[in-house]
Amino acid sequence: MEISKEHFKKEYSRALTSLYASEIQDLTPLEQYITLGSVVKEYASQNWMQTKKKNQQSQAKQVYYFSIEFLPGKLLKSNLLNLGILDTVREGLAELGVDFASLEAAAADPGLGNGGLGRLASCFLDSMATCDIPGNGNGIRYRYGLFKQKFVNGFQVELPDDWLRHADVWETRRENKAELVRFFGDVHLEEDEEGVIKVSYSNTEDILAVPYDTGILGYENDTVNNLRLWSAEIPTNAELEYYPEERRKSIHSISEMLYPDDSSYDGRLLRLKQEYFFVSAGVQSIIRYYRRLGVPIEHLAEKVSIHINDTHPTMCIPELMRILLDEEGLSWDAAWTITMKTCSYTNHTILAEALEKWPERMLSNLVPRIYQIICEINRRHLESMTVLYGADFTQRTAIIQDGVIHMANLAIIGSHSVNGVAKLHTDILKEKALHDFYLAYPARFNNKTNGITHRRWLLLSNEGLSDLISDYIGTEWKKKPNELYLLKAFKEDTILLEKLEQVKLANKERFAAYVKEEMGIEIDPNAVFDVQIKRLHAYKRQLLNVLHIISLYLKLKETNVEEEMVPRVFIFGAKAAPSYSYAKEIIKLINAVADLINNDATIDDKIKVIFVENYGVTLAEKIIPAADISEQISLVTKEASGTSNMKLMLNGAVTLATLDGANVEIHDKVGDENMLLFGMQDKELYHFYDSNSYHSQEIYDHNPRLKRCLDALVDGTIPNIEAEGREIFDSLLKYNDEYFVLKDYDSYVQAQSRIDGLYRDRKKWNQMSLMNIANAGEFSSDYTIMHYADEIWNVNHNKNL
Ligand code: 26Q
Repeated sequence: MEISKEHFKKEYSRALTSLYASEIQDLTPLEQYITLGSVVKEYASQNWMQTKKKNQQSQAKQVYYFSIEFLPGKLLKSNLLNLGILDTVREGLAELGVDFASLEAAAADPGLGNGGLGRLASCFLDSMATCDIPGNGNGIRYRYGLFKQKFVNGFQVELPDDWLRHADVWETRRENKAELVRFFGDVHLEEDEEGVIKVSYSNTEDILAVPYDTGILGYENDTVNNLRLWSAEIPTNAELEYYPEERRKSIHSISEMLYPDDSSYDGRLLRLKQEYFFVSAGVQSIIRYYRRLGVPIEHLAEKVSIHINDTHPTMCIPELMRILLDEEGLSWDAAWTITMKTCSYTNHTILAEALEKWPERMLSNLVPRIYQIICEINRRHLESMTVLYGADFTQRTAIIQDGVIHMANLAIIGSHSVNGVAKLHTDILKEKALHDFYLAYPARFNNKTNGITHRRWLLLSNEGLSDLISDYIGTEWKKKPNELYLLKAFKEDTILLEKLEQVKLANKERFAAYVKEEMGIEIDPNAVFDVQIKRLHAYKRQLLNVLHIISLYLKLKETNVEEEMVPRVFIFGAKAAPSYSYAKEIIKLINAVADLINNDATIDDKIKVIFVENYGVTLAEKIIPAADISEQISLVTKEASGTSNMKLMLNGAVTLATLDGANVEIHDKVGDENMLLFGMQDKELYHFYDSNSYHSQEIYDHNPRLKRCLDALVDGTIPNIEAEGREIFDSLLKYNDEYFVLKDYDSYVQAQSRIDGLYRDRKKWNQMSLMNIANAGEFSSDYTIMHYADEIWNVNHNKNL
């Protein structure tokens, strides 16, 4: 949009007066942020209206991305960037004596997700808007987001994330678009005179789902899509119905908080309620919109795509069936064909403990009509499959097995597309995890390697690097990120390479200042910044990282090799699920190691360990531009894709990795010269599994360096970790090291030891960094989303691949 600085200043001042009746200097940064937000929201609202109108008139096909998590990050700067007025506004504010950064800092970061899956959903919304895809997010407006993490004596402590305390400037409450969601009660099926089944209910508990909409702006294209988050409220239309306190609480609890576990199935009723709540509200609102278009219901799949992000929204399938059967009066076969054509599903994990399974009794009680429909889907599935494949094979693909409902099986059976999130992950789905389904429905399976929006993860968070890139290859890459490959031509350009080094240094200085301010620890910007930022989980092997740190420390203490070592700052950011005690023990260990090393004067600042509190989107934006090394060290086959690997690469970090998840694609792009690979590969791991021949104790017995390092966990070398040290030690030896940390240890240490030499050759290092940036454009979620649009949703997009 076009707007002059002067005009903006006037509007900003006017808004200040109207909201607070105060002068600029009397307002807090938060109040100023709220003011600025309301002005920016108004700027976007014309486009929001236009986009809606245009889609309605053209009856364009709509995508609905159902996700129980979204992690949008702060929206002020990204909205300004997308509107094309970031500089105007920043300069205008500066002239008014207002510091933009302090306003931005005052905003809350909506933590409505745990990690990768939620952030991916938000990257996808960003890319759909930018690619002019009529895309809608559908989720839950949690009153409390993911807990705020604090460290007390090195232990993780969880505090509530009260992100709505000061209201959210971007959302719009739409009470007139509320939907009723039915829980519990009895279902009555009655045949009328014409033999049509009529469904009625009694004794249900109805909940009002009120939508809050947030505009999702496309990049400089005037498109504004919608993220719709549902809030659970007490129905207002019930005739003076009395709601005892107990009932009111139970209703509000549905959208009260996000479940803080990202890796293990939790069979609690409230979680199931959350799932049906946002699914039912979302699907009902889709059908309501569709009816207004006046297109016959038989054509639904031509106008609507419903995407199921992991199994959490799987009840979209029976919910859509319910509406088509009970409300639209379609036959089963007609309804089923439409449902399958409309729905598609993404799998994000093969970890057995994360697969959703619900007790049959829980569904039959909570959502009886949905349960009936699932039973019928299952019955027909078994009937048609048994003829083709026999009873044993069919039974393995059943939705209901031994009183348990397998959500992934339902999602696969009811969708026309099933995708994994990186090449290796999709291959594992086809060949192992979902092999039976792959044999039955090979055409449904496809890969869509994840992506990240380069707008948030480069343009916004690393302005220095963005400007440098544009100085050399122009600005086309901002709209066509693949053009970053043009940087390859400058591989021998020493001036560019030096500038690249300076940009990185400036980012490291900025992050060092943050660390000094927040933690009171001094770190040297000339050290190698070695970064591992992701949820804490055993399979991600933060433990391998810290064992290497302990080894380095012991080496420095025991020998005198300090002179040769390039100083290193190890940076961690990670939250552990509150119930995941092993992960919390690892947090405690890292903090204890940090304490020991950071305060040991004999180490002479050769090593520093920084574990930032409360890692999330906002912190990621500060850390990633400052990273030299990207740690992607999961046990091979366990990390479905990873996305921090892509963000770090895009910002010029060199990846230290196993050949897992999307690291495979990164390696395909940059080659051995620009990446540090180590560790077992999938075949080797399968061999260990098949032959049962892994014995961690043998490695311990034959590797004195590793032994010394593990003993440090239990012999008092590291203070204050008595119980934790012992638990971790036992997990590695007594319980045979489930994640093969000891097996990969040597190869990891060896890869680590190559870094100093590479880094000391500044030109070489800068070239590696440049090659990573140059090859990262392919991982823009714009491309990922265009593949979804073409190959899964069959919806138009407005960008050339
Ligand atoms: C399920 C049931 C009950 C409570 C919580 C959950 C739950 C919530 C979140 C289960 C899983 C998640 C999140 C999983 C996740 O983030 N997976 C990551 O998805 C990324 C995007 O595809 C991948 O890059 C990562 O590899 C994968 O770990």
